[in-house]
Amino acid sequence: MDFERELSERISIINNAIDELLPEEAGPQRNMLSACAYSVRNGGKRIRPLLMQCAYRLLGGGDEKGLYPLMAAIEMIHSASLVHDDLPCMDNDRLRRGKPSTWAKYGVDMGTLAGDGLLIYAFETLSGSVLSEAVRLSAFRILAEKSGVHGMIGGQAVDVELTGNIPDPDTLRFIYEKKTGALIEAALMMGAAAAGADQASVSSMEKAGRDIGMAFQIRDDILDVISTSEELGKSVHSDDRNAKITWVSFYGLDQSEKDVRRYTDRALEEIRSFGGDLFFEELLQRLIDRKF
Ligand code: GRG
Repeated sequence: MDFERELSERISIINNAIDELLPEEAGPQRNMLSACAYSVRNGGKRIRPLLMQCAYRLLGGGDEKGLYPLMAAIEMIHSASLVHDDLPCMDNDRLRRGKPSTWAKYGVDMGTLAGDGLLIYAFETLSGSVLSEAVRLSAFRILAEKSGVHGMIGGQAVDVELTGNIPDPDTLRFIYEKKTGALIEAALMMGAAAAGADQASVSSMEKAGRDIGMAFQIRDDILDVISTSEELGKSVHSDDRNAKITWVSFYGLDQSEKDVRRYTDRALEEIRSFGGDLFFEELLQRLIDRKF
């Protein structure tokens, strides 16, 4: 398998699906709609839709047309979270993916509304899938739970509240599992549910997602310390600037690198228990030392 080629083909399919499913930039509210499109189109790695598709294929999913709205929906939620995370009241970042962050380009008012808009439009998009009503409902519920008050937003709330303080290890882990892990869990669970997998397999994907999320967020912390703004396309040392205790400041760089490996290995084990998938496994391996 030519991983690079396969990856770029899959990303291009995802980007086309997203393009088609974004709301038209028209009408009196077109400025906000164009802020929505700017936030989503602005070149992310598309990790969450890729993981969703990997789980779908691993669990025997067939024709992928019905999955596209689910893939677009999770990327809309992810983009909404980045848009809000960059706002002056949160991380106050002007740079995202090498370009002005949404609020820096459209203003705080439109930036806030674009995040709100994407968050809700994600569910409108998902509900238009041709998948069966039962599967759509289950995907809807997973996405709502994992991105909501007991998931990503819950984790972000604790993260914001503890800024400037030293969290205990359990709280630090809670923040990581929720603010980053929950949406990755959702991606894998939705892929499994769309493939018609049973509850045990969906739970297994949730477990793998939790480990991938931990590895992903710890790698994010490492990059914030060791990378450059040019390479990352966003500001570096932002955790330090925002007085945030991270895995790296808590456990040190060496231990953090070991933990990324350890969490990834555990996720790989879970995936291999379903027979494995070369692309899926390679994707996880590459996330270990991703550069951005
Ligand atoms: C409005 C849905 C909504 C949420 C508000 C702001 C917030 C609550 C949550 C933010 C959570 C957050 C930013 C967690 C960090 C997750 C993370 C590591 C993001 C980077 O993801 P990548 O590397 O980004 O996949 P790209 O740019 O590749 O898409």
